Amino acid sequence: MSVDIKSWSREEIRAVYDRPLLQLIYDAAEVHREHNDPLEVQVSKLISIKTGGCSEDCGYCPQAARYHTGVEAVPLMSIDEVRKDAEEAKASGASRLCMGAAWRNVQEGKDFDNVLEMVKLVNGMDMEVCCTLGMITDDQARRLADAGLYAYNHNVDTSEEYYKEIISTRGYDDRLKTIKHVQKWNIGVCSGGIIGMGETVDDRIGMLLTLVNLSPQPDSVPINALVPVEGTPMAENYKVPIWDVVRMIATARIVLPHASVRLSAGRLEMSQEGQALAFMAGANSIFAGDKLLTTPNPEFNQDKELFEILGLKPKAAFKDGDQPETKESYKESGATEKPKWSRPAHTIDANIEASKKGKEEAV
Ligand code: SAM
Ligand code: DTB
Ligand code: SF4
Repeated sequence: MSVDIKSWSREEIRAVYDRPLLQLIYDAAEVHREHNDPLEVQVSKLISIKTGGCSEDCGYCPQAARYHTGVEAVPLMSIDEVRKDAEEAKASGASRLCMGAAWRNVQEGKDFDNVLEMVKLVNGMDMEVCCTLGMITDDQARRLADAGLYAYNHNVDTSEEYYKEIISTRGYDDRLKTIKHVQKWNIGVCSGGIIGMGETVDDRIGMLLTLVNLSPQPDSVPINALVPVEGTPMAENYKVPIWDVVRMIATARIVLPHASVRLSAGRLEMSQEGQALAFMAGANSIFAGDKLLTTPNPEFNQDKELFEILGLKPKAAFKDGDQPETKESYKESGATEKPKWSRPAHTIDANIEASKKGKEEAV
């Protein structure tokens, strides 16, 4: 299906973001109704298939080994454990299972082979399967697609300019490269970011501009409110006001009218009324269940109650795209060369300090 895509300049997106809040919510709600059923919300369940011990220095992340956040490193889950979690998630009304791994990038070998089996398994259970495994090569994207992957989550997180202030171990271009690999094999792209990391409004606009300029545009756009975690460089960050969350959701809805806009991390800190405003402003997806990857999230029953109050209903699987077929070729690796990812030559004081502090406390 071809859809009309409007192009947006940075200034135009900023003008949308700066509209009077109630006008912005009204405008976003109108756009939402033109393109989507405003009472339907896509429900995803996140599971952490490989937790902690990550070599990266993402300043927001509790899973970076260097920050000593108390998150224990746990190796890859078994396929049976994934089956059990997927069954539970499906029974609770989730249509998508998103499997997250605390990896910088995917390495060829037994773990990746098992992830491919997990993808095949969950696709066979008629759920939409999403993975977020860090950077992947073209051939790894092909094998994930062949196994039956429906979507790949790879956030750009913020603007290109601010990215250098939060992560020193990889560059923005690495992120875009992986997204290209995902697009090439027709896997749905899920990409968004985080607000509350100390970014400016212009950084938020820069992030939306990056997403708007992806071709094709992302199918889902997660908007996370930072969950500040003890031990990370962002542990003391101010809580992002709900008004900023709603403004960001509404702007994303207007500039990316066809995407699922996901009200993602941070919902535990949001009131029912705040979340209702976000749904009004065009959010139409959530992560449900009492845990995100390592931090808490509202329980299924709390969301069930909220959906009842607001008259929302969970969206069925594969309403926006066909279920992928699993092709046996997912087993054949065509990888011939080692991937090259950048190792940027800059440092970030806050990240170094947090990492040093963790080490001192550990002594
Ligand atoms: N390692 C993979 C990667 O970085 O792409 C996948 C897992 S990573 C935890 C997925 C995303 O979670 C990040 O890109 C970030 O947007 C989000 N995230 C991580 N920690 C967060 C936090 N404390 N608050 C909000 N979002 C967070
Ligand atoms: C996304 O944008 N948010 C999710 C998912 N994609 C992988 C992750 C949120 C993680 C919050 C911190 C944690 O639980 O570790
Ligand atoms: Fe590792 Fe991903 Fe966390 Fe960065 S966001 S530290 S890559 S798990």
